[in-house]
Amino acid sequence: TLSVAILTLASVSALSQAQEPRYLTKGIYTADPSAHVFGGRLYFYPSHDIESGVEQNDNGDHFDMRDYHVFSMDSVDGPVTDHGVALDVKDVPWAERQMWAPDCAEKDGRYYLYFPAKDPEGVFRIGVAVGDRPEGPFKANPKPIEGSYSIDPAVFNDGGEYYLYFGGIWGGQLQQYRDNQRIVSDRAPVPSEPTPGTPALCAKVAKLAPSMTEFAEPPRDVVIVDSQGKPLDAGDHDRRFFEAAWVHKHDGRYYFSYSTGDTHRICYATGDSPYGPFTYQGVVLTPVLGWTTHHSIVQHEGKWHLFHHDSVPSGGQTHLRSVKVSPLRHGPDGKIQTIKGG
Ligand code: FUB
Repeated sequence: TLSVAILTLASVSALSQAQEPRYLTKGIYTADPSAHVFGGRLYFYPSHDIESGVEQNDNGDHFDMRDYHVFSMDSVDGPVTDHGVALDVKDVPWAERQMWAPDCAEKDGRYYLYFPAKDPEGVFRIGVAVGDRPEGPFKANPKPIEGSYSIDPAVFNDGGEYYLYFGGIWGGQLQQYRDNQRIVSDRAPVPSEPTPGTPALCAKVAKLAPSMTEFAEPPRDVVIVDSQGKPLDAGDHDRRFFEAAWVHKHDGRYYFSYSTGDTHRICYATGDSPYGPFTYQGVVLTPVLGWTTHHSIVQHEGKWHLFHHDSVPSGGQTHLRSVKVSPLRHGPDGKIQTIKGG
């Protein structure tokens, strides 16, 4: 009986350990992790948070990052390798500052790092840098992707067709665009979010050309609808898209997940096509310590994982975040079980 009790206690403790979120980067602040499996190994591509001294404001100017590191590991429980600087803003001809959330895709043995940054006019564009290995180094193209704007690129590989999702409101500048055109002028106030009672702004999606460095088509709206099929309202801050788009596929369904920004949740919606529309389903992750929340969802060795961040290790400094990983479960009905933020 004693050995059974010891065994039971040991498995309970192993289970609770396995369910604990695990911080993955030590001695370096990281955020916005985009996780992928390349060659059987888990890689994640985060923002690299630093203290640059820029004062905090609603535009997010204090997120003043200058380079990217790539990290990898054999398994979510294994040791994490920091592969060092994979791309520095000084080596990106068109970019000036604020290297925000990146993502990476593999095609035919080449790796494409997608990243947002501000150009010298202070306008966010999305660039691409190419390398021969998942950990880089990456060489940036001289110009941003033609027709790109705003922030938070995320690439989804749907059986060899690649889709780039992007967009983020407020500091991410998405509200400055309508029909893919920038509508900012010197004579009018800077546009803000649409007013309550009108449809919310949408993330964007465009299929990538075979080159992986251009859009194959003009970006389209990623529409999220409620259970009645009605697009979410701009005033519905608990559910509307803010930033941090991510797509994964489970049991033949497309899952579009995203941050709600000022209500600090990761939510998700499901659909039958990578273009959507997506029907709102619920909350993946409740608010974490720090203003931002940003994640990715990946399957490795048969298990699903949520990569995300919070500001616990920096004592709550919102621009000094740390990446962690938590187990994620889809119920038998395909619903994602909500994870509690920290
Ligand atoms: O890391 C800078 C920005 O904060 C990201 O681009 C957003 O998604 C938010 O996490």
